[in-house]
Amino acid sequence: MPNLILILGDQLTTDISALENADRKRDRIVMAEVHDEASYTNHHKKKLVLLFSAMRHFAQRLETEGWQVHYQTYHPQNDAQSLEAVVASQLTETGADRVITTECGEWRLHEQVSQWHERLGVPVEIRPDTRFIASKQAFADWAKGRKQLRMEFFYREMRRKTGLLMTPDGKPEGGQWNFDADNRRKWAGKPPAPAPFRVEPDEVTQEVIALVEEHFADHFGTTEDFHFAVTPEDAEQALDYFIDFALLCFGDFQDAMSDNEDWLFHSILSPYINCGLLDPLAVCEAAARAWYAGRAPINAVEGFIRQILGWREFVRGIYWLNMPEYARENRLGNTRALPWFYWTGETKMRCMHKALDATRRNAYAHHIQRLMVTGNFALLAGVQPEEICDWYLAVYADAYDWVELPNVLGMVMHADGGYLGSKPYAASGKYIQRMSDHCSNCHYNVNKSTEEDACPFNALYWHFIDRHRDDFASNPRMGMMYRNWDKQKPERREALLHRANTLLARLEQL
Ligand code: FAD
Ligand code: DLZ
Repeated sequence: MPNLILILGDQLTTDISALENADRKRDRIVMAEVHDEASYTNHHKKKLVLLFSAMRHFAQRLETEGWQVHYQTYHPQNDAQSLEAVVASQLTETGADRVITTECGEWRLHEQVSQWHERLGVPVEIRPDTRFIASKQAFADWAKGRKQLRMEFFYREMRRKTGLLMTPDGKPEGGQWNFDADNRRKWAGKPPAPAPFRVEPDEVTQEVIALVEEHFADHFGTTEDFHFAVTPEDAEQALDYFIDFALLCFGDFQDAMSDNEDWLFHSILSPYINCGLLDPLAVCEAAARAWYAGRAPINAVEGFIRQILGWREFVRGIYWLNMPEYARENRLGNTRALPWFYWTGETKMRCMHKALDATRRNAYAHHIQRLMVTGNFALLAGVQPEEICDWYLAVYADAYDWVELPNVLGMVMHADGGYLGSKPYAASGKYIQRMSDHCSNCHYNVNKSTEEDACPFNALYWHFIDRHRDDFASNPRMGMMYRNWDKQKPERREALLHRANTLLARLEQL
């Protein structure tokens, strides 16, 4: 009897555990573009193009390599609109008596697949996803007994385990674990940032673009200027391009933002790593090789590796350790609706407009835009975690619940009470001014706080500090903020709170 092997849209590698010991002649691989996965959130059009095209290319490769593949292309009138329905119909068609798959990345789908053996009446073998560098169990073992989970300590453990950037006698290369302090330069146009790596859409991708335009016209974003890689070979080239042209400056300008550059020196590899086109450990190893070869400085290479070996693995561990309760956390008690300009980009705040507009065009914004601009604003304005999480899940090509949720709910919104991060990343307009040139082109004045044309981030920041005194005053990392706030004259504090309340009452007009 054949096995049915289900491969999901973010599992696009022949190293996927579901394929281990499979028999090309006997077994059937199932892949399907389905309404339920394409519509559980308002996925950016470019994310849909990326995944459908990468899935089609992957299925073609499997067939060329002699596998039997059932591939369902998307059509709104397909009989099977869910993965379960596709698998059910394939079980009937093939007479297979077993389903094999690799555990999926999102709790939502994981819950469904876990019930399939009952619903479909056949054994469903769910294998671990070995593409992560730390298994779920290894993370749980590390976390056990710790009151607080801090990425930095997990990361050091991961460096030791993998030997990445470690000397033969077990010390961190460069004499330090972390070079973050060197990675905060503002970028003033020099050195020029490389253009993003481009792959021109082939026939398959063009077909998918037409499909997305026809059937997903109401989804967020645009398909225009689609240039993502959709095969492992092209994704590998994107990695080489990053190492050749951007890694050198990645560290220095990691936190910089620019009015004129969408991508700066970032790698733009997350969409590929997350859907299986690139292996995270291999990406880290490639960066480490660049350092040993003297092609990039330690602050860049360590900073880059920390994002993948540290943050990426850490947030995935947190997600699986705490779901599904984690998604319901709202420890700051936020109730405000997400302002509509998150979807339109129409706001006079220049930094917000730039981040939102890049998001709409590219299905991409870099980390500091996500954290310190759109995230920071949602935190200061007290947006409901669920609403802002839904937004982040929809708008980026790399967005999946397992990585988006801890970043948004934990890192940005501090809705988990400090479980993921020791302090909220709340900041006034001064931070944005220090790290970017947005403020010089803004309708608002970053040097003002209470006037009609004052930068909204300024008063909202102090409102946040004031309204969350009970949550943060005893946090040693926040003490200075409270001392600064308390030092201000009462009439100044009153004017700031008044201005913030006025802003909160007309958020949509900002
Ligand atoms: P680079 O800056 O070049 O970094 C290299 C790699 O490190 C990335 O490709 C990514 O794989 C990894 N990485 C960096 N930071 C993180 C992080 N905090 N968590 C996990 N991986 C990280 N990343 C996603 O992959 N999907 C998301 O849905 C997502 N949502 C986010 C939401 C918010 C509010 C924030 C603050 C961050 C989010 N991130 C998410 C993390 C990070 O912003 C993106 O991974 C990064 O911007 C992707 O661009 P890049 O590949 O150019 O990254
Ligand atoms: C994200 C996504 C989309 C948009 N479409 C599909 C699809 O049609 N078929 C599929 O197998 N997978 C898709 N995916 C990825 C799944 O939603 C993904 O496997 C889960 O989000 C778990 O990470």
